[in-house]
Amino acid sequence: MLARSAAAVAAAASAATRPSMASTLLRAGPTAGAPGGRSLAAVAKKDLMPPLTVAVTGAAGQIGYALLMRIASGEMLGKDQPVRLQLIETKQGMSPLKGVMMELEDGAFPLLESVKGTSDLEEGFGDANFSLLVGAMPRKQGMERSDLLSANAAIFADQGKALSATAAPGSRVLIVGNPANTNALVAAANAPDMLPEQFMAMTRLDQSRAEGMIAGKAGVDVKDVDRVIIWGNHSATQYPDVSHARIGGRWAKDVIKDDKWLTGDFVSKVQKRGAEVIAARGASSAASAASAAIDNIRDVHLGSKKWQSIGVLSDGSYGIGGGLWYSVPCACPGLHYTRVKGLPVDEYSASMMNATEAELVAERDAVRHLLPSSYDAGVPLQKLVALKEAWDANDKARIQEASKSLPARFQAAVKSALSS
Ligand code: NAX
Repeated sequence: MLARSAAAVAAAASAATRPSMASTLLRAGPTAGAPGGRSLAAVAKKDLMPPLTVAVTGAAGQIGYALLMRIASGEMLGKDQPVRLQLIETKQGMSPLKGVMMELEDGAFPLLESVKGTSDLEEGFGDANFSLLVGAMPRKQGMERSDLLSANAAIFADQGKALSATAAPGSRVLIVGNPANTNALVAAANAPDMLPEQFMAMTRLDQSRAEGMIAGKAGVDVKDVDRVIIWGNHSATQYPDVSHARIGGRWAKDVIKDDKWLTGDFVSKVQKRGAEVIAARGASSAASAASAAIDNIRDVHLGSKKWQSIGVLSDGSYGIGGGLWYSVPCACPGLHYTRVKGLPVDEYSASMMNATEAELVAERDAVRHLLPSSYDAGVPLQKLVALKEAWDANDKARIQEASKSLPARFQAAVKSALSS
């Protein structure tokens, strides 16, 4: 733990005495109480709010660097909300983390009660109300995508277990580290004492990118654009959908009137925006990613009138099942989110949504070995249809192939049926 010197001790002492001081003041009336005869009105709201604990992994990385100062200044949880930061890094990351912690101290943020740095997951996630899982293994030379998936999934499996054991009840977890959706699935599947709803995969950056492009095309402020949806994976298969989007309250399609662009260049530009930033900057998106993480948590916690796309457990709505963390539009009334269901889906959208679903299914299947045997992700209908067709054709090789990526209970049943 980084000692925040005298400031930390003073903050801890004030946190310990705060409730009793507040209640004394409230009981005694507006003119009594604080030293020097301060009135109740002089007690800031922040002094009455219990602190919330935020854990951040990969805290010394470039997103972490852009994220932490903004959390400390109250942009994520509110300008009256004291926070405690618990920063998690690899052992090698501890030295740069120390520097970041010094900068946090030097920022003298009034809302920041304490800062702790650790590479121990249980210590880092202990009592966390919000956990932002940013740290992940970057793709190394010669690494196949499946190797990257497995390496990262192993990290998120351990983090899921530690969160389950130590985080505060009802905590929220936002997965930023890539492949974010599948990492969220793995973390949630390894967190037996938490609900899947507590885990969100971040697609808010894609949404913000899409809103920016729509605003640019329509020549309006980005604040006038809403209901742009990101469906599916945070990857190049994602589907940025403007079928339900509005610009200043009017249908975006009636304002832009360029369907060719909306289903062509716009979609591929959003899908490839991350790569475009890397090509220009020589490094991947960091400040915008941090901003999106702040926006995501803030809107869920404090509420927002706008929809927000979040990678959440697919619950069968829009025909998407299979235990995937698939991005869908969500309403954020405050303190939680609810999926926006029942939107009409046209043929083009359905094909785009299916393509990104297929990629998530393949990612899930590549990390199935890291899901506990009790985890039943459900089975996509097309896989069962393939199995049935192979069965009807009495084709053993196809039956075996079709059953390969199904949960163990199916494989056992197929094996015993074939041998009987
Ligand atoms: P950096 O490489 O700058 O930082 C990553 C940090 O994570 C490093 O300090 C590293 O030491 C640490 N780390 C690695 N493994 C860890 C572990 N097991 N526990 C704790 N810390 C660990 O990457 P950065 O640019 O910050 O990006 C972080 C992740 O965000 C990457 O996976 C990246 O692909 C992903 N992104 C996700 C986005 C999204 O919209 N979901 C957009 C931006 C970004 O590409």
